[in-house]
Amino acid sequence: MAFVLENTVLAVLFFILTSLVQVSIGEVHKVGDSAGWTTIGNVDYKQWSAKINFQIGDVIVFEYNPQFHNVMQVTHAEYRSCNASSPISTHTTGNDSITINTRGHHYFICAVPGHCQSGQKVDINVLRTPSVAPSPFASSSPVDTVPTPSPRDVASFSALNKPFEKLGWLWLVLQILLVIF
Ligand SMILES: [Cu+2]
Repeated sequence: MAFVLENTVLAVLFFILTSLVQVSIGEVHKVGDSAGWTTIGNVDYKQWSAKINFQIGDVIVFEYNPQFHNVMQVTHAEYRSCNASSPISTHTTGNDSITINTRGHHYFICAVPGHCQSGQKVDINVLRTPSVAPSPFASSSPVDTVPTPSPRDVASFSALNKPFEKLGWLWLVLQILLVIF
């Protein structure tokens, strides 16, 4: 009998752990979508990043020909001035996956001379406050950073509630354990 109980407890613990891990898996975003990381076609990387609701744990993928481009993470000042002399990190594989682990801005530029200046730069911003349904005042605002509601917004909102769901599960499991013992 004790053996069966032990197995049940282990199974329940396993279930809790696996469901908690699922919360931290982020989405993958390819910079520039089908165009990739390039100077061809004047891709508007500002416009590209503005339409995405970045979350912690998301993966940013830079796809490019490493003969012609690279990726350097830089400070805000370096991003603005296209200064690649002291990057935070350098990526050169042509297929670089970078996981975003912190809130706020993450600035990336191509360090090949002239490329950043011609627009090969991107600002990945993970909002410090979680985005919720836009207020009625948002639509009258001239600010261009107000995102239109998308399925992603709804998804991220429900993701916010996930930890609380897990707490609910934990509570239920504790109740079951109390009944068993
Ligand atoms: Cu480049």
